[in-house]
Amino acid sequence: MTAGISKELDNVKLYYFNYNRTGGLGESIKLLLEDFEIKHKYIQVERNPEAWDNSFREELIASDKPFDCLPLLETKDGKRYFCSGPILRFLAKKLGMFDGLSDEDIQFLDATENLNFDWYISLALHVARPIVTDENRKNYIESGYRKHAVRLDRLYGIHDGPYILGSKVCVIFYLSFYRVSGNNTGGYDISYTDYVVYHTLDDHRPILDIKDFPKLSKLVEAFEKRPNIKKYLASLPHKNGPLEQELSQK
Ligand SMILES: N[C@@H](CCC(=O)N[C@@H](CS)C(=O)NCC(=O)O)C(=O)O
Repeated sequence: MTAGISKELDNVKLYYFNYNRTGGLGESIKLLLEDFEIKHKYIQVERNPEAWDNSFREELIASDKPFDCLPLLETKDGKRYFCSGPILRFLAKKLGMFDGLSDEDIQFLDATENLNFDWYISLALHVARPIVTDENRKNYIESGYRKHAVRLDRLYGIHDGPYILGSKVCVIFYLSFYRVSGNNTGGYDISYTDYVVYHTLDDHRPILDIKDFPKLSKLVEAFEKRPNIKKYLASLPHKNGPLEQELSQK
């Protein structure tokens, strides 16, 4: 773990399903943990009645935080935190990550994350077999995803990127970033929303030509230059997001 980061985040566990390499709501959290060198275990649960429905899910329901869903982040002292965006926001807060300079910025971040979540759910609802018809899947792949990409590209243009709140280094943040991490990633101004948006774009690679979306291109370029992200992406054996899986079944 990077020196100075809160002890609370040492040796956390991230639970999610073992869907595939990067698909699903756990991966943006994994990206953030890798980027900030937070020591963690990634526990990928089988999505079947033995491992999930009749066991882990039941255990969660019986607990004092009865969220019956993953992702889940568990700290060393057993505290549990749920839901993709809120887990990222929690981590961002603990890490002193850039949150903007005003409540208006924070609202902008949260609203963008919320729309990104809608996009991700739309992906899941349009590609998941067997609940989706071939026609629905085809419509999504040919054009359905575009409205989300166009919208996010527009939002990434507001602060002129590469990250959602722009790239101006705020002096207070600059100092606090160095205090907590001592790690020059070349992007002091990344926010938690950037992880989820990058991940959604990554999962759309087979159908989305990133060059059509100039602001999102800038995000992908900057994100993939982050040293720990670069290392992590290079360590993955292959790309195998949900769309690749779907397309390979055709
Ligand atoms: N809004 C939640 C959604 C969590 C969610 O529905 N997760 C699904 C997997 S992607 C789940 O746990 N499903 C298990 C079930 O429904 O039994 C988030 O952002 O994490």
